[in-house]
Amino acid sequence: MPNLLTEPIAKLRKIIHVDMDAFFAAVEQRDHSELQGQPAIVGGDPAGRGVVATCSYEARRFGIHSAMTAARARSLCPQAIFLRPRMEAYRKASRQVMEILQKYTPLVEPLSLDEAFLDVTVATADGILAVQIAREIRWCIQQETGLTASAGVSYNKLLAKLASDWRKPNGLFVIPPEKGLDFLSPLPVGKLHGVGPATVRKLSTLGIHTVLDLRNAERETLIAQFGKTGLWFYEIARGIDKRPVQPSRQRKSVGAERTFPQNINDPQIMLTHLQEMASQISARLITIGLAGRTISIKVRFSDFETITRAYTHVQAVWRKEDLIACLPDLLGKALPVESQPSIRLLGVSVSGMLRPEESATNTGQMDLLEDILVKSHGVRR
Ligand code: TTP
Ligand code: MG
Ligand code: MG
Repeated sequence: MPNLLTEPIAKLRKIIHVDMDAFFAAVEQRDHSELQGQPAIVGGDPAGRGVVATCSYEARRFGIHSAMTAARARSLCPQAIFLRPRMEAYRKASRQVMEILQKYTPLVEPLSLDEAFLDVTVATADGILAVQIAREIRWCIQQETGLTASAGVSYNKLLAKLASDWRKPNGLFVIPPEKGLDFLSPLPVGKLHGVGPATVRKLSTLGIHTVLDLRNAERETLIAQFGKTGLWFYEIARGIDKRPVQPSRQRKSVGAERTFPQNINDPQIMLTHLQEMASQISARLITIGLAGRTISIKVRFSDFETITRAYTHVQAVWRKEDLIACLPDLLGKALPVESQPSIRLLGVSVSGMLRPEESATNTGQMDLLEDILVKSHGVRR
């Protein structure tokens, strides 16, 4: 079979993805021996409108999964034990895990409390195999935290993440470069990074169900249907994912800006652009689990003069509505009163960041925790 991989062999990277098994539930089972071997569910109140954050593998046999309502989980498994999240315990275990990972390379990118990518290309240059590192990591995690992790090893993030999921729980799976395409081919497209339920439906109307179908689709068709994302689909269908592993840094702000092909004069149109950017930022904040107190807009006039106007909330915000609310006022303050504005660039950003747990004592912030717990992860199964 011809090698369709276009990532040149010389540039092949070695990526490991580590993901803890049933993380919150596993911490609970570790700390409460009576929960071991039991269907344990961590999340909200089954008597109220709570949702399942996660559950033990014993509970998964009953069809329970993350983001399901707790009430539904209880009806599927009445004997299940429901527990409220103890974020401090999960954060502690997470810190221990991330410290272990840091011993192998500084190129560690945490994705959430329970998972991270590592780029071990350099670490393996002296002949040690990436799979050996993955084995050792799993062993160390078990020794130090009493919890199990699954790991995937491959040549990019996309495949490493699919690989860690493949032998869950407590598994290790390697997808070497020559197996990448065969591994991908039969997978339903929904397994791919960035392909959510709506996209799955749209692809299915085009007769695309598996990754092989996606690979057989014309590049132009995908771009016509999905724009830039179509190009991403085209590449990942071929096992190409060039995203680097980005070590964590403290994020100071989350923002978006747009330069317009033609200057804009109509404040209403400006506002619409600002609102669109604010909703993208809101989605991004939810994904990365941050909220911020300060909303700023940036306005660049046709003569390149650039000004910013900011509003600082008492509490950190992240919801679209909250980000959008202050935009008309900020724009009003940025535009000249006497002359017609002509604008070439607009931007919105949120700063003064807080982690949700840091602000969880503020009323309303628990909702963010809930938003993040549910939305950021999507529903994988
Ligand atoms: P995951 O790694 O997605 O799930 P998991 O570790 O519970 O189980 P798996 O063995 O399949 O990896 O998420 C990590 C933690 O994040 C999970 O323990 C609880 C939390 N979480 C939520 O709060 N809501 C969600 O919708 C998901 C998916 C996870
Ligand atoms: Mg996990
Ligand atoms: Mg995870």
